[in-house]
Amino acid sequence: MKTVHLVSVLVNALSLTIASTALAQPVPVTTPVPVAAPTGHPLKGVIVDIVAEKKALLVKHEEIPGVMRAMTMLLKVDAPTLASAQKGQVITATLLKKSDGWWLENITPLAPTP
Ligand SMILES: [Cu+2]
Repeated sequence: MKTVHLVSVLVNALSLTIASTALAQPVPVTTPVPVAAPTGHPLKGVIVDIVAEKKALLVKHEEIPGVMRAMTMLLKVDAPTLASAQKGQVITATLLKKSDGWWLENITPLAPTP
């Protein structure tokens, strides 16, 4: 039993060494993330229509687990996105819930599959 005890003492000493080595490393400076920032959900879908008068896209999107089932819905976008959006485009984007509804950001068109 003495051997076992010795081993555990050695292990403890070793982990203390590792711990103090880790503490000696410079701590990386991280920018604090604003708590109020809305969390986005990754979305994949197709632009079915561009509804300029509502500054929104009609998007048929795949299921977003824990958020919503697959459906076709209007999603608000900013002006540049509205201007560059194309019907039939397959996209990935970030779905964001804001106080005035659902928004789509970071839209990235996917190359059409042959
Ligand atoms: Cu939806």
